[in-house]
Amino acid sequence: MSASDRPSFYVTTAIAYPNGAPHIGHAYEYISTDALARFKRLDGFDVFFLTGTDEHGQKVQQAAKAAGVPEAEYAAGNSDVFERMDKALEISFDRFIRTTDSDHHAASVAIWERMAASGDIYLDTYAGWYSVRDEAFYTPEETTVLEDGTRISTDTKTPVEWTEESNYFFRLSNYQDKLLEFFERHPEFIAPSTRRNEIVSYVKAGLKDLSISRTTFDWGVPVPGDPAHVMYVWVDALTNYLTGAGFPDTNSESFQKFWPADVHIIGKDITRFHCVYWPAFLMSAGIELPKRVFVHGFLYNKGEKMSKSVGNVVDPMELVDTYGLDAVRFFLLREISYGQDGSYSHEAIVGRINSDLANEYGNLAQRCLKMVARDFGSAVPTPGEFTEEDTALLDRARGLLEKVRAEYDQQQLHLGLEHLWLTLGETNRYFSSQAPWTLAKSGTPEDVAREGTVLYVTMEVLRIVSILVQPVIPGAAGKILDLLGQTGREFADVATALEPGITLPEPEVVFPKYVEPKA
Ligand code: ME8
Repeated sequence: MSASDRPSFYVTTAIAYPNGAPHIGHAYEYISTDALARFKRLDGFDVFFLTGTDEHGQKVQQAAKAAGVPEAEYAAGNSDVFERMDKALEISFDRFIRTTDSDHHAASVAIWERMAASGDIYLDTYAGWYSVRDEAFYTPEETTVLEDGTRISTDTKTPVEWTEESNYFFRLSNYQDKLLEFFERHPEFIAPSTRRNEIVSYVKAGLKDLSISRTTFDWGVPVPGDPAHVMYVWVDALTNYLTGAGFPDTNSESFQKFWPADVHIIGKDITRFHCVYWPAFLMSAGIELPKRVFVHGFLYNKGEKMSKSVGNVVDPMELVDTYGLDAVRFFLLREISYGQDGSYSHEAIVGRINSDLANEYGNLAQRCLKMVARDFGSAVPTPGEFTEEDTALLDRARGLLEKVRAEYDQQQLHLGLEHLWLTLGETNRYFSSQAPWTLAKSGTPEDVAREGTVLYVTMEVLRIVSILVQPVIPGAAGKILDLLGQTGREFADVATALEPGITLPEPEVVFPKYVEPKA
């Protein structure tokens, strides 16, 4: 099927501020979104996967100043670090967008002009408590004065400064009813439902107009017709999702194909921007709304918030060096319920490597393939008649695609893996109870034939599980499929049973156990 015949799927991550090095929370967002993108590609979709960096705004400008480097150079340098990390994590993005890209500039101007044409933008003076870290204004009631006299945002605990300026405002207050109506009609728009409930209550409490330009600094997209102002960084940042699809050329093939986005993947601290501001901007601009925003949780180091001062910020690349890429990808997606907060620790990662990957998956493949090599001249044995146990296990494996797909459709990545590992658990029990090594030892023609059937059934399950686990551990699953002599690796190939007689390569260990280095 050519790309144009396949159904489309457009998925995005948040675009990170390049004001520091990427951390494990960023890596988690990219890896999980990558699994969704890979799943859809293998399932026959024409996927567009967008990620990148959010280069404008005061936060990046201040970091550049502190580093003594011009903003553009600073942002570009740090964006490169993010892009390199994405590649090292095998993130299969189709575009790495930077908000300094020229097509993005054009898209930001275009959405502004559309919102202005709708009568939703006006100029007013504004005074309020501004948090640079949050890039947001707070009312006096939303702030607290600490004992030492500093004032902070009560909610986010970041310092705020009194700021007065003439700003452009967006008539967000006009969108309260429209948003509530939209949430009502599209209960699937915000997931998980706890996030949806939070947003619905927030909007019900009333919306104030939103300041959407700044004059106190200049690192941003100039407001069309009034270049003394730059756009509020979130106007420009959210618009990246449109730029990626080809906006402002709404007649382009890519826009027609990929907009509206199927799902925006974001972390829980930026839900309001994506579920309130973004849909309101789009309604105002007369552009269709994305189909869904899925909010993942935060990652903590042994349950503690990562912070530079505590010194527990983990460099994702260090984890990859220590445990291997597939182990890190697998751990993050298996251990943490997607949508909830999670924690990582050395012990937890090693536990997953040794039990789930080395024992239940790798060791099963290794034991089975070694017997095929030794007893069947490295050719896939021809199965005899299937027993009830054989059929039950084969049916279970053949039903996996549908089950896993249903979980991925709801972004329940951990449950997708759970189905696969329950089946591997069942297969390990089957393998032990059938004891093919005893059949081999007996050596009678019937027992050897039965051994061949048991090995065939086990390999068939391994083939299906390996095809379906590729989105999470593309490297290792690919290796096991190599060892099983398989070239058909798309989900459509699940239905074509393992062919007896094909010759297999020399078996090798794909998942070694993690052994603690000697002190
Ligand atoms: O928010 N665990 O950028 P950002 C999991 N530029 N996810 C985490 C995390 C953690 N500990 N810390 C951060 C921005 N994240 C904006 C986005 S989108 C139009 C603009 C997530 O670099 C966070 O929730 O602060 C967000 O989804 C992403 O990392 C980038 O965060």
